[in-house]
Amino acid sequence: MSNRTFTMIKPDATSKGDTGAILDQIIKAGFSIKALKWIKLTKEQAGEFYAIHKERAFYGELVEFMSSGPIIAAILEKENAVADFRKLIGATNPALAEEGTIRKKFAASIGENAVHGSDSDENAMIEGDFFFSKLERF
Ligand code: FUP
Repeated sequence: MSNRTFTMIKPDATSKGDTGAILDQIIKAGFSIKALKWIKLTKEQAGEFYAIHKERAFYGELVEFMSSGPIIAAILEKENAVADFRKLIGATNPALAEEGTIRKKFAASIGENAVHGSDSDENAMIEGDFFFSKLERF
């Protein structure tokens, strides 16, 4: 089991000024930050990151949204990081997310859902590598 996951605080949350509160909740839940950057993706970069969803009906909107404003990208460490972080953020659709989860508190819709969390150890590694060089993480 890996003890790392990858997250993004998405453009809806950064534009509403929720970045600090979300990072605070992540840190207080026991995750430590191993890499972090504030970055605005181009459409091409967002499209590449979400290439796995290329055939889905929502892909165009997702790429548009994820390149619409700045995001925070970060690598997080904690025992059982992937599963624990998915629990902390809640269901993809905030209407179905448990009380107290980040998406329940900060997200407005399934498309604009405030945060990303990797769904497996393998994807956590791939996604972290997409954003960070060796020099930018520890
Ligand atoms: P999650 O792993 O919870 O981030 O969710 P998915 O990998 O299934 O989806 C990735 C992103 O695609 C979501 F964060 C938002 C977007 N999406 C939609 O816009 N509509 C959908 O029906 C499902 C996902």
